[in-house]
Amino acid sequence: MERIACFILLVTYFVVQSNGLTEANYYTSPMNKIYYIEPQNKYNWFGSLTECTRMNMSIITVDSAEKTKDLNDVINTNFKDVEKPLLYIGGSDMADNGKYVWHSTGNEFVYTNWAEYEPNNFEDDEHCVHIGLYNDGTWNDVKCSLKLGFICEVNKNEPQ
Ligand SMILES: [Ca+2]
Ligand SMILES: [Ca+2]
Repeated sequence: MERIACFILLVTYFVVQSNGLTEANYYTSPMNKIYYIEPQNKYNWFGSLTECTRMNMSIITVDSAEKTKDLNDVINTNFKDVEKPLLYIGGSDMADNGKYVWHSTGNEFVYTNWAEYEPNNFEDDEHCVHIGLYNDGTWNDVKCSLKLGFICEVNKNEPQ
């Protein structure tokens, strides 16, 4: 029986590994939310969406100051002594430049946390939002094809 359990554990481990997902990337926040943070610069914004969906999660919506604080707490605690990772969040103005929308809710931005002089829509080609460039967790718009890390959260529509 123990052998079977061991085997199942191993298989699970390899399945998780082959998905490219890492258990260690899950974090529980002070607000008791579960975030998945991929710190490596491996995914463009659309790839990030796909990865979150594959985990039955959503790319994170940061629509309040409380959520910003919660997320900053997780990042500052867990990436304390390393360079802050560059992480996509779920905002984009791809459909209509200048009109930013949260992917998981479809809602237009009301609360924002842009860094100074952002969003600058550099070269008329920045339509996706990320954090990590500035230490205070403020936002920057970048080209959506840029490969960064990302943050997912448990789907909003699911009971938590
Ligand atoms: Ca833009
Ligand atoms: Ca920018």
